[in-house]
Amino acid sequence: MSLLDSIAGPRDLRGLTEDQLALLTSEIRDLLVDTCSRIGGHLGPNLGVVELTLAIHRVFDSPHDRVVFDTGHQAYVHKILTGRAGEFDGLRKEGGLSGYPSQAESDHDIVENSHASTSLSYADGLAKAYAIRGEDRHVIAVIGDGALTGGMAWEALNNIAIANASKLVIVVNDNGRSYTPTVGGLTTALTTLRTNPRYEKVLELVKKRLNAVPGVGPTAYDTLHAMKRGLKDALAPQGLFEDLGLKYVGPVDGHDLEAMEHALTQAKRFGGPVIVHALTRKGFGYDAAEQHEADQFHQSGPFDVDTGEQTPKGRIWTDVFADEMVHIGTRRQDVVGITAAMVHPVGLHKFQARFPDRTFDVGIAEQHAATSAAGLAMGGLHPVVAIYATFLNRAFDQVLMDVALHRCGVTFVLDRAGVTGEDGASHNGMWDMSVLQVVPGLRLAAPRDGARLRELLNEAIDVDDAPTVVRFSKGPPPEDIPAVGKAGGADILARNGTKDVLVVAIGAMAEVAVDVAERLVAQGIGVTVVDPRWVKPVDPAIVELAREHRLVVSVEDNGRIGGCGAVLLQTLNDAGVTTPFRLHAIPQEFLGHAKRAAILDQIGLTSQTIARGIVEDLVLLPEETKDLPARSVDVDHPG
Ligand SMILES: Cc1ncc(C[n+]2csc(CCOP(=O)(O)OP(=O)(O)O)c2C)c(N)n1
Repeated sequence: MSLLDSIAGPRDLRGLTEDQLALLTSEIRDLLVDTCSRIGGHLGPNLGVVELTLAIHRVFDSPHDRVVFDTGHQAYVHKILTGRAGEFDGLRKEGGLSGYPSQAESDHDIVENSHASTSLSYADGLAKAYAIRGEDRHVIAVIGDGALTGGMAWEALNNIAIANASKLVIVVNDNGRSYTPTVGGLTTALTTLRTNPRYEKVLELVKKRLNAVPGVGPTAYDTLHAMKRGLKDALAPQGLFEDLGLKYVGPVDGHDLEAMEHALTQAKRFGGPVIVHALTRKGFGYDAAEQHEADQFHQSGPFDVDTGEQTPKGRIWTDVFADEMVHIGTRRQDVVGITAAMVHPVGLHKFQARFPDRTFDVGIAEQHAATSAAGLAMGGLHPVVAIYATFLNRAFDQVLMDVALHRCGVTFVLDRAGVTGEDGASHNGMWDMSVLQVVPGLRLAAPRDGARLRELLNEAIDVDDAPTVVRFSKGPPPEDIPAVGKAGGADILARNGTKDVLVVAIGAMAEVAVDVAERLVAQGIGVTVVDPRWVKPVDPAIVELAREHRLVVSVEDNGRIGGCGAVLLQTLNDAGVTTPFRLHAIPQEFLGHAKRAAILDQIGLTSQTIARGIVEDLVLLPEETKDLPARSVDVDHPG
């Protein structure tokens, strides 16, 4: 039996000896490495917070005290220490543990969304609520230096600084990295400290002094604080937090359990908002992760434990974008790339290597990315903002008012659109084609394959008086699907027999639609499959095609409310086209985590389900459907 087996919850951590604690940290690391090597996951961030999380759970009393993890990708250790080590084999699998905190899993989890930079706002609210209700509870927010580059974090700090009654401890987990090294003025200030050769010596000194201070309450804290201010100022511009009026403890070696516990105890005793600045190393304790240049196993796929070799992913949509951006960058000197702390995941790394001066990593700051892009466009450049589809939600108002209202030629490239799967509800890119529908003048393209991605990206970048969007999915694109004809700007992908069914195939769903057509043709049903390419605005040619068929079916991997199908239906109605309509899309729900294919199957976005539905519909349709009023033959899918 391992020591870990005896840990049913944080209280079991209290009586452990120093040796047992050391053993526990290595057992935790073994479990992390072993699990992620088979399943994949956020290994690097979690290896870096083993001692930090252990210290939090020894000093505070979760779930009475509340621990909020920013982003939540670094909460595996927290899960292990709160009674879930035995379930770790099911991590990120359907029916198993979520890769993020989950209220359904444990009372120790409270905040589960994994969009970054929110923890301090949640914590601010929680701590104020406990103060007003007279509950003696601490709130601990763990935030990385990456998440700290997000504007919301600073809005929260500005408020926390004056919330004197809040028992709030902010643990800044400073490993110098987001995926790649964190960039920006804040980071430069933090890095100056970390890379100072005198830092190790000072850490020792700080530790000794900390141990010498009995530290009960604000008076002792102030003594300590004054001492620290002197030390810090000698080292680096650390006034950052203090200028905001926030109490600051640190820097602390985040891998020194004793030092961490001491700092947290000091912060706890102070009773008001305090920042504990912990320096950690991403991937700590597993060489292959620590040495991994691109992202220190920030989010690895399966890998070989001995060599650290990750299983190759094959060529994905992102790679097609990455290569095309280099071609475009060579052809067009005015094209610049913007990433929000995800240069490799969104495929801007090749462009960055070639055109470093034309690439901007703005930190986890999607809002800033959008408005800054508007400024770049106003200044005569054409920015390409490459982000994951789900994170565009953050910048909706900026897209609407700052980019579209000003008719700026900015191209947004949305990767990981549609169902993404294992990362759960917050990572599915199922919102973009709905929220963007309401933006006047914005044009949206959904390429069906690699060839169309290249083509549409070029077309998008040629638009200089309106925002354009190119969105594509996770994973490998299908083999290129050639067009057999054109209808306006749209591609006809299949045209067989009589005009019974028009399948409007959006983006990656084209592959499914072509398969649907084959199934229907085999049953003697006439089908036309059309890929609009540009889904916003609706191409008038699609309206005419719809008028000529007996049934229109739209298929998209976006939420069913307000998406492409919904807008097409509305457009047909406006045009007086009365052809019955069936809309296939993602149910407007927060989907649980599972493999992408399994989710698509559950929600009926498969050729088999769609083809069966069409056959059933056609049977029910009256012989002559053209005179019927426009209506939606709308069914809810299971799941
Ligand atoms: C709004 C938003 N944008 C982008 C991401 C993608 N993302 C997840 S973790 C991460 C880096 C986080 O860095 P940091 O907070 O320093 O944590 P670390 O992984 O280094 O521990 C990014 C960019 C996100 N989760 N939310």
